[in-house]
Amino acid sequence: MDTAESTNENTGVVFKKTTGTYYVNAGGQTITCTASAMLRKELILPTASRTSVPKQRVVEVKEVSVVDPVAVGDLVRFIDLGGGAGHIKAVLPRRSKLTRRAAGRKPLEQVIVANVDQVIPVFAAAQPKPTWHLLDRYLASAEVSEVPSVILITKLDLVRGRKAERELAAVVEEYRALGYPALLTSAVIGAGMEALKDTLKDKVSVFVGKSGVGKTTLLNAIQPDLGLRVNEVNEKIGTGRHTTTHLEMFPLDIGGAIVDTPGMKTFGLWNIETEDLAWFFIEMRPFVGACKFGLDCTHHHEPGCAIKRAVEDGQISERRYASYLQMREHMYLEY
Ligand SMILES: Nc1nc2c(ncn2[C@@H]2O[C@H](COP(=O)(O)OP(=O)(O)O)[C@@H](O)[C@H]2O)c(=O)[nH]1
Ligand SMILES: [Mg+2]
Ligand SMILES: [Zn+2]
Repeated sequence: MDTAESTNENTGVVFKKTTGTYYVNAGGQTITCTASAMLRKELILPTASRTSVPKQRVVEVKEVSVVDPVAVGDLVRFIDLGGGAGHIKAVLPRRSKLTRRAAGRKPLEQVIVANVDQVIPVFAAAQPKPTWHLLDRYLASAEVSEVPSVILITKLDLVRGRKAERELAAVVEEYRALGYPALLTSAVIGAGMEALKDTLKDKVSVFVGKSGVGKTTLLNAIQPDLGLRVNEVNEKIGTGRHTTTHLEMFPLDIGGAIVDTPGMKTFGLWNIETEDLAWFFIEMRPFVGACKFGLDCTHHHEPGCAIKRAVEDGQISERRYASYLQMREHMYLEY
């Protein structure tokens, strides 16, 4: 490139952002960037639904726009303004993105993070009690994005009694049987940390999970020099206070990077049509299309439903099926 304009154009990765400000890593240097108004306009465009779902369908999205055109993890082209400042001109094509429907009534896509290799839903074994339906939402979302998931259970040290242990083990086994790897850890007793490091090594991962489940504590345990602030949990109600207020990507000494997300209490699904939801429950996939009413079956009340039959036969768990029905009912609601 030899035009005058391109001489000060660079590329870098957005590793952190606050409202209107993007922190870009360009060759180890931090450039504090704004984004051009043009870019904002350009990216607020209708998008088509994914094409690899069983039925191709273009979503009615005339009004759809993104909350922010630039996401953490994005590779961007920017103009170097000197003095550590820059101006983002373009977002380069994403190889993956994890999105959710933004809170509020208007259908807005919020890209949580771009260019990730894996999503890691984090749940505490106790305090707060795990909500498996939320895990199913994270997993379905990752399936939509075609990003692999690794389930991470932490605070193992807080599991009290045989019954609680057995219940947790049963759920973990269920997910493993579906093909989702699951890690069991405790930052307090240092359990499962090597397996976690192996999982994170050389990959870009994103932690998703409610506030207080122990995400930041795990990061600090993996790499103490990050010195991230940990939530103080309110013992009485078992919920954590919101401490991580922005998204940030941290490079790991072992290779790779991790994005710690602020606690996400809500997780509205994005880019899934109700009719296609079963496709994103991986154990239901083989039965999609095999119902008496074919692709029109909602798998709720119809006779000759292949998925309901599979539930009766024990091929699909009743818990996951119930989760499917609940999600189907509340697709676009915040959870
Ligand atoms: N007992 C126990 N407490 C933990 C563990 N990990 C984190 N905590 C506590 O859980 C609370 C929330 O942790 P934090 O890492 O801030 O959660 P985050 O909001 O998901 O980032 C803090 O009080 C931590 O000390 C663990 O493995 N065992
Ligand atoms: Mg945190
Ligand atoms: Zn059916």
